[in-house]
Amino acid sequence: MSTILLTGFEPFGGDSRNPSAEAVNRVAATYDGPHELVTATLPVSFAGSAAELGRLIDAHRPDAVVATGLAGGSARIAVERIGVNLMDARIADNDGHQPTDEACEPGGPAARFATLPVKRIVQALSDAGIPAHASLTAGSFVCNHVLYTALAAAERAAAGTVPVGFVHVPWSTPTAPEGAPHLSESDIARGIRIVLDQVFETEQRAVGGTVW
Ligand code: PCA
Repeated sequence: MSTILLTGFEPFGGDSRNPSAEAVNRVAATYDGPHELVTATLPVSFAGSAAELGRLIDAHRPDAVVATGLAGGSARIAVERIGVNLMDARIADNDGHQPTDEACEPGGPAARFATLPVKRIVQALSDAGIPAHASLTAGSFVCNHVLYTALAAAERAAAGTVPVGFVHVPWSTPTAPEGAPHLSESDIARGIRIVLDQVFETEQRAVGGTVW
């Protein structure tokens, strides 16, 4: 049986809730296979999130990693395509750390591509009536840091390529600030469940003329 590691984030930026961790818990409560699901809530800390995710990957040796976080203000689920080697924080993380123009991994590649079947996932979400799109950037805060570092950690831990990616979710209806776009809690959880169901579906991707 394959193991999928699924994570959400704790609240940050003065908010009392984070719909990503809530949705992950909702998915875990009803997950009925076919894979083994390991879930966790990551700290919104540049150092802490990468360390915790690295520990989880080493401990569980997952066959796939799906990290999720909140993109407040977005109306759609965003399946991220690229993690960039950049920490440039608009606000401090929950440890009070606010890096400006620093590398996630000094000397590392400028960017790493998510290894999930991104377009296939977006199509499956759209087919299920859940607003979704493929996104080119997870920003330069903790979510991007997790995507960039998880791709390296999974590569180190596994013999072959492990599907690793990041999904940003909008506010859920009960957590959305006044006037902010939102999706229902059940649609966000349903969306994440759809991602899990697509994770091992391979997709031919082409970058710079190279198909792999
Ligand atoms: N969203 C933030 C960090 C934690 C979260 O849920 C981000 O997009 O970086």
